[in-house]
Amino acid sequence: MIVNRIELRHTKMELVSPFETSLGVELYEEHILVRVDGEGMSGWGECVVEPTPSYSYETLQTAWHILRDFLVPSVLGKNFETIHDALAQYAWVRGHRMARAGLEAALSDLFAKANGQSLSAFLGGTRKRVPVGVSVGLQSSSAQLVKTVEEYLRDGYQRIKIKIAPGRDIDLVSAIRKEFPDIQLQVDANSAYTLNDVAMLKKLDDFGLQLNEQPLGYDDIYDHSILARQITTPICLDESIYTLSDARAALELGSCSIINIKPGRVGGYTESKKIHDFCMSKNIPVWHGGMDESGIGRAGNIALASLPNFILPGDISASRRYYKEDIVDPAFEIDSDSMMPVPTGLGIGVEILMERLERVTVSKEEFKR
Ligand code: OSB
Ligand code: MG
Repeated sequence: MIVNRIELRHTKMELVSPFETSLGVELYEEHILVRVDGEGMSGWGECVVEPTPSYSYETLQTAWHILRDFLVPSVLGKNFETIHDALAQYAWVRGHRMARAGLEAALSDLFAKANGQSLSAFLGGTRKRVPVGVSVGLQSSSAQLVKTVEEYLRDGYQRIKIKIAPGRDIDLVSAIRKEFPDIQLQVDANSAYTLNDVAMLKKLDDFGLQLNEQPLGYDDIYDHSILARQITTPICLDESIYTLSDARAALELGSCSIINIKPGRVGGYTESKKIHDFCMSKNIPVWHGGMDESGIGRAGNIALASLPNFILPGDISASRRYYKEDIVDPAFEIDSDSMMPVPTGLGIGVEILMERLERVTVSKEEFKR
């Protein structure tokens, strides 16, 4: 496979409703779409960086720089037998995992298509449908949150994750539990607490939560192990797990008993699979997180989530939960039992709606051999 053309696009898509977390409020999602062309085919991937270094230190500009100046030149115009040969060309790049994952996603789509396989089959996926849930942002009040959750339950979601933040935690969780005593419920603090908040975090144990996601520091593993010994709610790590090595450390220390895998955060499907396989060998369930992707990133997420140890429902919701119109066809929808079908077509298995894509494109750059 010779990759003879690569295109980067900065895209901006308006969310159907503002998404508030302990990190701030988002009205739009701005990401970088990566397209790689070879043998008359195109592979697409989504680099899930955001404009600001809040969730991750990477930004649209750092990822663009790393892609343009290092990753793209390392693969453009070269002949590769397998995707692993291509990935080896830029394995020397440290960090910048979202940038690397964006290119790996596009290359994976291209190689899967060249092999005549779906991306799910290419990655070793085994399931035809994956369980999904929905991540609900902070709302203006407990009453509003209950209303929003009620709508998602009506849409068919069977697992609800709510964002929490200091002062906006116990009341929200208790309001939901009062109304919906039996739903699968999780919380995600995006690192908003410290060990000084143990008393409050202990109170959350009374609400039968499936897990508490990333309560402490975004780069912490040790403090989470101290917290884990004082609460009964399972801790799930998101932000702190960048690599297989982080996952091993966290599980050895007892910092978490569940891991959220996002290919963007860990640098791509290859690292995701390593973490997935390691957790599976330790009987630790994983689930697929989300970064409010467009249909392009979402298609890749679903393919990865079809691997066997993605046991808990993922943050992989229907297209309409995020955007009025998606840039792929068909748009993603969930079945009535909170499952999402895994695309079976070649590669990511969805068609890119070029006219819509052009409308959400802020800028693009092409690289050719
Ligand atoms: O912490 O999981 C997170 C979105 C952007 C950045 C971080 C997170 C999230 C979400 C939304 O929770 C997940 C989704 O539905 O895509
Ligand atoms: Mg999270």
